[in-house]
Amino acid sequence: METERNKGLSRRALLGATAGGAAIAGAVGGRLALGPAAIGAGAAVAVAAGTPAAAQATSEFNIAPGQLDQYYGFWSSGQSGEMRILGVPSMRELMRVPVFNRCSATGWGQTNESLRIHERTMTEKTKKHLAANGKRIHDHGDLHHVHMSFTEGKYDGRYLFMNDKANTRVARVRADVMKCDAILEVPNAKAIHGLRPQKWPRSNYVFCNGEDEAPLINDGTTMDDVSTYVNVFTAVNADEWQVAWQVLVSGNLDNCDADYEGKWAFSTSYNSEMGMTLEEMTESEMDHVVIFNIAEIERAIAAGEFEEINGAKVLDGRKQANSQFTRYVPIANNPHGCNMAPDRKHLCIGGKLSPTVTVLDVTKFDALFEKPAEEVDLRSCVVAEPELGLGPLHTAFDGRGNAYTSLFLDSQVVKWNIEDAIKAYAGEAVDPIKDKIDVHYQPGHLKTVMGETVDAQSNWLVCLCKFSKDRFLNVGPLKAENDQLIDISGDKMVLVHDGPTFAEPHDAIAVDPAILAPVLKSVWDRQDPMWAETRAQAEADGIDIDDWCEDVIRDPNDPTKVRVYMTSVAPSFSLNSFEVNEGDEVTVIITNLDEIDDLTHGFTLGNHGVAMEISPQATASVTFVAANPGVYWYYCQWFCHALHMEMRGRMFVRPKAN
Ligand code: RUQ
Ligand code: CUA
Ligand code: CA
Repeated sequence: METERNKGLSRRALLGATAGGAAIAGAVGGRLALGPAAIGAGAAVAVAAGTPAAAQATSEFNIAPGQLDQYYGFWSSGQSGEMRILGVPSMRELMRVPVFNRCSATGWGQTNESLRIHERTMTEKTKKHLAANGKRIHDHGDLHHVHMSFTEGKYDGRYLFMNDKANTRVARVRADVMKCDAILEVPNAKAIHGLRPQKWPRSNYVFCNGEDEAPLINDGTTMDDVSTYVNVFTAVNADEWQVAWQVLVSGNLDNCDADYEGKWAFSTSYNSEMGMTLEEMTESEMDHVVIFNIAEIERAIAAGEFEEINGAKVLDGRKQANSQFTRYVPIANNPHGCNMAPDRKHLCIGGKLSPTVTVLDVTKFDALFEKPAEEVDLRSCVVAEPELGLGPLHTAFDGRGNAYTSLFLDSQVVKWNIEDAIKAYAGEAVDPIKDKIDVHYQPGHLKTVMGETVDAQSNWLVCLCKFSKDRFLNVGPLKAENDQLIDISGDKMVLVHDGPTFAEPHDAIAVDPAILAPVLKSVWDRQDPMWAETRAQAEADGIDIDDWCEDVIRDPNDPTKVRVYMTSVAPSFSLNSFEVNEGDEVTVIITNLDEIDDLTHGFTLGNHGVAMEISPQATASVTFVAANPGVYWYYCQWFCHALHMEMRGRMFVRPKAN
């Protein structure tokens, strides 16, 4: 696929490569003078600087105005709490999809439709906390990882799944409309960090790592008795979006992945020590990777061998339980990344504090469960452990058997060959390292196109860097982050693009548009479940929201509640004005009757902090209390027509008669 794509583009590819190459040569030169000395990247800089970059770049990256990108990139945004869609390779930002954050433009976190999604699975504790703080929802999150749903090892264009480390939540975005349709607050666990969908046979589960340890019954009985602390691995039912089961583990959990047979999930742990301080967390020489035995867990759940805790079915997979649910493979201290290769066989664990990546052969995992844990050689599944450089975090893969590992401390990406690493581990005199390239400082995640599926491509690598100092114009003490695009189509990696981004380009995937084309909508379906409750309310009020409406309904059971139904057709709302009473709880429900592609309207109510998006054929609603008598204008905040400014109307709030 990749070669076919590139074939027809040779002239532009060549032009692009030449221009890009020249720019790179300059940038690398500048960087040598400015950067590495401070950072300590040192020796390997010369390798990249000495590469005739212009001659190497073979993939097209310069997307002209009006030209479409080769791939969709789905980006997590870290502490911004949203998902972003970028074009790859242009790195143009196409869309922001609010998930855990409050969005000013779309009203996410304020519309009734989004609040229902937020509140559906909130725990009692969170409700209590929010109420005590005068809030309804957490309107921020720390979104680290975005992954698409799989069918038989390939992206299937159904959903995107993501985590919120800050508030222990996971969310699902529907790939047909690119809107979040489900959020789940995971009980028992703390700080969901690593998240991966099951790859085979399909994503029935989304695996979620709890990173922070806490007492299982966290009721304030103790802080000091660490023996009561646990950590929790959670499988979420991806279709029903509720917890399928949980497994208690020893140590904490960092990143995770799943195999291509549906047999295993695995997680790294940097705190096997169960330490509470930095010193304690780095005390041991070895930490571990936990292997979860899916069939054995499912058997025990079906047999009722679980304990139900806060509504979740919980099994004990801790070391002392000697169960068949887990095995703990020793790995050098404080590992981080956990990446399954598209060869369906090899799992790569980033050493972080160790300069190595440990390669496990997942076909050797069965043997680890044949006897009790203490009777097996738990490291017998290790088939390679190449020494790659300082601070190896995450590993990405191409379709040619190569791996690309980010080196946080060296500020480099190292390209190495998995089979060669295995040969070297077995004693053969081969060097698995094929190339190294300087990237902008402190790289974290890096991704190839569909490299976490069996469709791994060998053209682009995106490297997400944590620091961009001296790379862009200074914008004050808070600097841009940097997404770098690297051409991996040749023997040598070539840096072809810098893309500044706002906090934080944490992780990303790239997906072939052919996977999304059959499902992606341009206009909403009127029967969409997103506003099913709103529709039910309208039906109860005797209103047909699929048709022109201009109705103000006072709730027969609660006369302080008013529902205002209107429609929008460019450039007007069906209601020029409506009236309510001081103190009324007002719900404005709007259906956008326009059917034209890209004709989104909005509703903003002046001085009320109210705004929402209504895309073609959508219904959206928002509720507020009209506290102050007077005249208030509402207007459409989405530019929709030559008379967009005139798309406005008035709310009149009558003073209380007393
Ligand atoms: S983890 S930089 Cu939150 Cu994705 Cu490795
Ligand atoms: Cu409708 Cu602007
Ligand atoms: Ca440790």
